[in-house]
Amino acid sequence: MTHESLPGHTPEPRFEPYNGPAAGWGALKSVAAFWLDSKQPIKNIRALLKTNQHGSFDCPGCAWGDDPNGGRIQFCENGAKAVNWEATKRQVGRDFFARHSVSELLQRSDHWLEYQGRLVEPMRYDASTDRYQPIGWDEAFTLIADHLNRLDSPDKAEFYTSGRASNEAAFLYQLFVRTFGTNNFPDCSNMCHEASGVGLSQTIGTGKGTVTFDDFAEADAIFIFGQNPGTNHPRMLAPLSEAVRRGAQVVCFNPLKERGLQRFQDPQAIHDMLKNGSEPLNTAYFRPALGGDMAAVRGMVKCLVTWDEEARANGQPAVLDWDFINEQTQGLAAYLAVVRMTTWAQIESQSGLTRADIEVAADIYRKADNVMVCWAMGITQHRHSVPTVQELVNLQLLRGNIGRPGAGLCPVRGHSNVQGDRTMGIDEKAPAPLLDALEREFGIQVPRHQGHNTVEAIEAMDSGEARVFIGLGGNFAQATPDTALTHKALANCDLTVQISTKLNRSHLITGKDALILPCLGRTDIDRQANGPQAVTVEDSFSMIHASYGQLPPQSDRMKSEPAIIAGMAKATLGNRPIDWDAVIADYDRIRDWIARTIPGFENFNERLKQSRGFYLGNPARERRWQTAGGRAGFSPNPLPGDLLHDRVKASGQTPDVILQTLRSHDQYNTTVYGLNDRYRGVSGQRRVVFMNADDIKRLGLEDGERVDMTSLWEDGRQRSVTGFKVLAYDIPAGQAAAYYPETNPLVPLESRGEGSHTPTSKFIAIKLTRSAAQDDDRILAAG
Ligand SMILES: Nc1nc2c(c(=O)[nH]1)N[C@H]1C(S)=C(S)[C@@H](COP(=O)(O)OP(=O)(O)OC[C@H]3O[C@@H](n4cnc5c(=O)[nH]c(N)nc54)[C@H](O)[C@@H]3O)O[C@H]1N2
Ligand SMILES: Nc1nc2c(c(=O)[nH]1)N[C@H]1C(S)=C(S)[C@@H](COP(=O)(O)OP(=O)(O)OC[C@H]3O[C@@H](n4cnc5c(=O)[nH]c(N)nc54)[C@H](O)[C@@H]3O)O[C@H]1N2
Ligand SMILES: [Mo]
Repeated sequence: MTHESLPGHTPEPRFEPYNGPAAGWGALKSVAAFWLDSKQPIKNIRALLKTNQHGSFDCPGCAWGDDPNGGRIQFCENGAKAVNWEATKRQVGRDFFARHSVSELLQRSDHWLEYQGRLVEPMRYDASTDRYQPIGWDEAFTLIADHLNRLDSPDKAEFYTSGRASNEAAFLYQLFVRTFGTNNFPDCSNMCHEASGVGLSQTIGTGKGTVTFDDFAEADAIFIFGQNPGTNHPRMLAPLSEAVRRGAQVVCFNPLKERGLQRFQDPQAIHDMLKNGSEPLNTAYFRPALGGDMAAVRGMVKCLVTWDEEARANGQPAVLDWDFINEQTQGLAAYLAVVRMTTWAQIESQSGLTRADIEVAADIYRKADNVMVCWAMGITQHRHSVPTVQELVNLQLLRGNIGRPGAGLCPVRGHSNVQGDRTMGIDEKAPAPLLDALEREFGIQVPRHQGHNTVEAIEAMDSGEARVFIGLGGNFAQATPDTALTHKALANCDLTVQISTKLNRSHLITGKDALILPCLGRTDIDRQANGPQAVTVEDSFSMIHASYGQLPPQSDRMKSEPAIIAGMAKATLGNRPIDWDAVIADYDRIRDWIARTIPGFENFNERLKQSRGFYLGNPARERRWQTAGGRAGFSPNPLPGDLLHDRVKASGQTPDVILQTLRSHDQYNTTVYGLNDRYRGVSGQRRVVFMNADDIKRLGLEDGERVDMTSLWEDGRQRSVTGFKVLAYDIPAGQAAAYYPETNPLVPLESRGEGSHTPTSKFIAIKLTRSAAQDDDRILAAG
């Protein structure tokens, strides 16, 4: 292994198309580099083998579920990176902060910051020296309580959550915050699958996916929209390739030819690798325009409806499932009226696909008895994401593809417990039954008015309405849109508190007062008064299971997330509404409350002892529709008139291209593990923009030269990023792609999903100009 492939070192910037399969030897090599670099490779190998095993920890990576019949190895390349990244021996404590001022740290890259190691003791920012200084835990909690209790309204504080927080931490957090008196729960979900929750609740009466792991083995066709599982959910490749092997169809909609969706090699099956086998993964691949999926699916629906009419007129079996439609659904007539009004010309121009392409997709759909539809950020980060999710539901309802084996809806979640956090009440608009249950159980009155989501929290901090920001995990400063504005908003606060495992930019964008509170991660042993504690998580398939850390913590000055929350709560509220110390002694007590207040968790502690956890259930899966009419609803949404926002048009300029922001293979959201993106052929650099060769020519640019990008939005602000290297890439004309979070300065705060408020990170109208900054990659990338 070369020195260059080690994380923390900057390899030569290179770009050459990658022709190997996904996973395979490349994955093993990359994992090995991260093992060695953790500085405790043997410990971590032992830990890794326990990932997602009964009695061990849940992988801190993505929310993909475990194979119920899985063997001894239940992790993937990127899970291994996540584990080694968390379980490093490097430490960031008082010595580190004595050496580096905050202004100096601000010059470093995101990669460098997190690479420095685990945060090991609580620190407070001292503006006079521009340095973080050690602070005691009790002092830190008192400082937080003083700030919170000084506010003239609880609504002047924002309580962010990132999706790694366990169910136990999330439950305590929302209890603390609601007792304090606000529903201000901005969370990462607001930037992620919010549109899925909204779109599904309105139509099938529940905001979660209806499938479980076993459905993959029974599907005849699996449609995957706007998702890159080879990088972001690698364990999904195994059931997909099994599906292909047994003759099922895997149909992809993605403007990029993502390697993991094309060919796959199982790194855990040594014979696969020796024969250098490359399992073809997809059976059809469609490359829509950005934001074109709703139109594409509408086209498929148009085909199905027409074919159904023809078949029935000719006395042949119907194409649509009329029994299902008549017994289980409502609103078909209004929907069909909208479908009829949608012209093929509209569909073709908006989807970027031809009618012939769409007919092929519809034909595969029709011929499959059981169809699963999966999707991720390519669907949810658009202005019309809610109607697009609802169009996927419309499609599935027409052939009864919900609530039977091998069929259903599968929003593939991001963070490992993002779904569980919502279930626990991390929700700025929590359902009334949950609030009622909290009031009953704890004898408190909770606020009923809606709180702030992520973009509203930024607005409130920017205007000075919100004064305190507390982040339970995540990297708010970098994950959110409109970076300059968001940084200004955070800096405007009286107090910012970050509860974190690793150093990131959010620690450097300080309020007048600022705290770093170091917490245990998923891999760490969490020992409390009654012994080592388990926490629980909920995966994408609504399976609940326990997670036990396996490695001794790096320092005794770190606390668990539940302990930090209890500490803040006790200092702020006293022993109201519970004895906060007692609850931390044994997390079974938290679970007893969850069992009494959250539906589906009855006998939580007992059921947890079952080997692979338990299924939370999903009414829509049983065809119980918790909607107003008691049936599953068709949604009669017209296609958007124009994908370009009026505020873009009001800028008076025409965009050169539409930019989507996405993840490289070596990152976990804002955590940049390394500078390579193996499947896209990029190494040693991240400030790149993938473009179509014809567009490069049309714009008078050259492959390999550096450009500045400016987004178009009429509000008097300038939003630019500089020095991105143009890479000629196989991408549809008119589109560009570049990595997040480097491109977040381009996303206007007000460019959001209708009904979801999700920043439109996959659709940014931009102009490109030749850059004056012909900087060296190494400086730009590695800091
Ligand atoms: N290793 C790793 N794993 C992760 C993460 C990570 O950063 N690293 N992040 C986690 C999180 S929080 C999440 S939410 C998920 C994210 O998982 P993904 O949603 O797979 O993540 P993205 O990289 O944003 O990829 C979006 C994909 O959608 C495509 N796309 C973009 N716009 C469109 C469009 O308009 N239509 C269609 N059809 N496709 C489009 C892009 O080409 C890309 O392939 O992964 C989770 N897992
Ligand atoms: N432009 C653009 N913006 C996006 C997206 C996009 O595709 N494009 N994707 C959006 C999506 S889908 C998401 S989910 C958000 C992600 O937003 P966040 O969840 O806020 O961001 P992360 O990068 O996942 O957070 C990383 C930090 O979490 C901390 N951390 C890690 N593990 C733990 C833990 O166990 N406990 C605690 N307390 N802290 C921990 C570490 O300090 C690390 O630095 O970003 C969104 N932003
Ligand atoms: Mo996400």
